[in-house]
Amino acid sequence: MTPLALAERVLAGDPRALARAISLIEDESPVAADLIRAIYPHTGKSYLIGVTGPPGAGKSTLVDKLTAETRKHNETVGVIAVDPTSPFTGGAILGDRLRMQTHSSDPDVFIRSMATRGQLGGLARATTDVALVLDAAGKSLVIIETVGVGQDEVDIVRTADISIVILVPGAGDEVQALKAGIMEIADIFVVNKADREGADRTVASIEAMLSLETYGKGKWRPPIVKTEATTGKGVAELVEQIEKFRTHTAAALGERRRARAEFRVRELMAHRFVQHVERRVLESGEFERLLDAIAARETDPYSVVEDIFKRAIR
Ligand SMILES: Nc1nc2c(ncn2[C@@H]2O[C@H](COP(=O)(O)OP(=O)(O)OP(=O)(O)O)[C@@H](O)[C@H]2O)c(=O)[nH]1
Ligand SMILES: [Mg+2]
Repeated sequence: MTPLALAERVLAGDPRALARAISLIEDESPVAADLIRAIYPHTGKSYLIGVTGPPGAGKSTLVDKLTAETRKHNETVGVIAVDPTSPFTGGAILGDRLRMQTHSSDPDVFIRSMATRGQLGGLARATTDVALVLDAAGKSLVIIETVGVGQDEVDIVRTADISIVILVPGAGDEVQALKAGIMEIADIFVVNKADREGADRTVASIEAMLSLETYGKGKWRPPIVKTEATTGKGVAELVEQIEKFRTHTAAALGERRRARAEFRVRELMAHRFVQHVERRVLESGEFERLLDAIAARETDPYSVVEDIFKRAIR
């Protein structure tokens, strides 16, 4: 199938075409770039929700419930569960499939797990493109679940239209540890597993952290929502808060999307440049030899990069 024919079918919302398009993106096929070009003018209609938090916080369970709740409001939903093939979570894909089976017979819900590629920014690139595909296919909401451990994952969520950070009770130290990484990207905090001991303490510690900031008039202060993803308790309130945020930031949405575009273009530029260097500038085995030379202190990283750069732009 030509990229244009595939684009047509994606735009028509054909689930098989979606699956095909996503595979092409995952494989970093050159066809994927043509596909994105073809669908891009038709995108920008869906609302992109990023959900992140530590491994096992209940993100998938919550996303499943969030999907069910928003379906009641007649939203159509695309879910991308980014599965880090990192030591943190093993075999989560199977778990995600099981957890999200609830919607398997609903044609207005499309769920896909994606595995991390070891490559520089590969994950962010693929995830953004898959979100575009779901957008083009007419999903009114696109939810991206990532584990808030790596910069890539954080970047994906940071550039969503709304970022939801999920924490769990008994994670006092974790709140500290995660502070630098994901705390400041939260538009909404969720304390999941609220059925567990210590949920109020977790709320209090987030509250304490928020109180260090001054929120001027009209500035959004991230609310904290307690949920029990397993039972669905608190999920309706979460949807309410999402709606509130959406209304509150409607005017700034363009700016946020511009930031997303910037992140994306910078990322693609870097990728393209590195690819060019690897394919057209460096001779076979040269990179390894250069690394050896650096290790032997015969040269240094700056000189190496300067030399490669000069050769690349010649
Ligand atoms: N007690 C309790 N358990 C929960 C709750 N929400 C999720 N869980 C359980 O927590 C475990 C992890 O849930 P997941 O939804 O897979 O968590 P996750 O954050 O998606 O996990 P990864 O994607 O592997 O990082 C599962 O056994 C869930 O049943 C909750 O509100 N209360
Ligand atoms: Mg998960």
